[in-house]
Amino acid sequence: MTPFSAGEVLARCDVLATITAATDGIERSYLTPEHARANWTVGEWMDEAGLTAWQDAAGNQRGSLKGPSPEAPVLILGSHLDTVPGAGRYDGILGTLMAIAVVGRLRARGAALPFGIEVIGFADEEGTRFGRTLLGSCAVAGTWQESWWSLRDPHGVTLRDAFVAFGLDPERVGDAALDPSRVVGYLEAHIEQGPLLQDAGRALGVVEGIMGARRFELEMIGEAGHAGGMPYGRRRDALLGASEVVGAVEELARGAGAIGTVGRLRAFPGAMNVIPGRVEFSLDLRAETDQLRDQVWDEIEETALKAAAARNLAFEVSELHAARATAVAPTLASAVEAGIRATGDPAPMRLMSKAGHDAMAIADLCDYAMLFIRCKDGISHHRDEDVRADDVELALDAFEAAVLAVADAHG
Ligand code: HGY
Ligand code: MN
Ligand code: MN
Repeated sequence: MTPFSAGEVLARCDVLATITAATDGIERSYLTPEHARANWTVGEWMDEAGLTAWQDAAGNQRGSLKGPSPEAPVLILGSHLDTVPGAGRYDGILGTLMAIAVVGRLRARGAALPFGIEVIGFADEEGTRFGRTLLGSCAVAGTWQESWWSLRDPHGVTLRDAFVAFGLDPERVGDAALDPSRVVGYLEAHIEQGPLLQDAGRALGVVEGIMGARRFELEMIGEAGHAGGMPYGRRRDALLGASEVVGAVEELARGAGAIGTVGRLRAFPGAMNVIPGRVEFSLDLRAETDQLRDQVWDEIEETALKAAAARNLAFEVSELHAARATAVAPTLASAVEAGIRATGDPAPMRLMSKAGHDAMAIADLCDYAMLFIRCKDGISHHRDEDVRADDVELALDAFEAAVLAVADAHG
């Protein structure tokens, strides 16, 4: 396999796909044995590419390439190594492995850069285990919150205990943070996770910004009862109340040009012949502006309160995550655009990211830009996620050229 080629990057995605806690799609969440194995494997590849690899104080896998002087700033390249349950093999992974390959290419061509490079495989972007997303990138951005230590996973393990079990020291999480005055910016390559590039017949695109998101855990509380004996007029069926909200999420978000998804719903006690007394369900809400996102949430909440009142239920809300909409930095986005142009596309497509990325958290540290790569039929967060090898080859060329364009602008 040619070093630093698309073929090698894709073969490495296949290797990481075997590091999984489940067999039905990939599952690799934060502070698990799979996380440790993935970091170790990626660390070996970082070393091979000439980076000095280490695992940071938050469990992110990092590799650094020295700059021309000890005072030289760093350009960060990366994406994430964790996955949702039932994941494919490219979301986050491809961008991390491309970053390593691009460093290998730059070294092979003897590029003299005016900055060092730090490649980061972020440890928790998806938030699968503790509900709060972007933990790895928040640690690097220096925005880790003390309140997160008491977050619990579905088995009741706190984030603090999971940190210790993984061999990390909660008191040292601040060591993962980078000093903003020493950072040039952040570039991330990622599959699009939507169909727009494919529909437009494009392999690559320049990201304009990332939608703002909020995530909630919602609860409808009524009263369990006998599925036969209890007359309709006396029921307090929590699932019927929650169902009204699920329908309203689509209607209100769609009508306003936002996107809302209820991805998880559990009815208790969960028996065929018992009226559901309590329902827990999630809400993921996104929009191009925070104002629109918040307005749609207000409407959903109002609808839920009305549905609850009509059925004599209680409605409870716990907000797990809020990320503001962010825009890319024009100079870095121009470098990504120049990178794509260098591959023969004279007018690269620009598109908004509807998916969240580590770049949203890193935006609190420094400027960012992103390169999107076409994925098959827009499928992502699914085991059938797929990319074309020739697109990845173009993406590597474009990403390498983008780093050189940042170097030109910086120099
Ligand atoms: O959910 C997201 O947008 C991202 O893939 N974590
Ligand atoms: Mn994802
Ligand atoms: Mn991702």
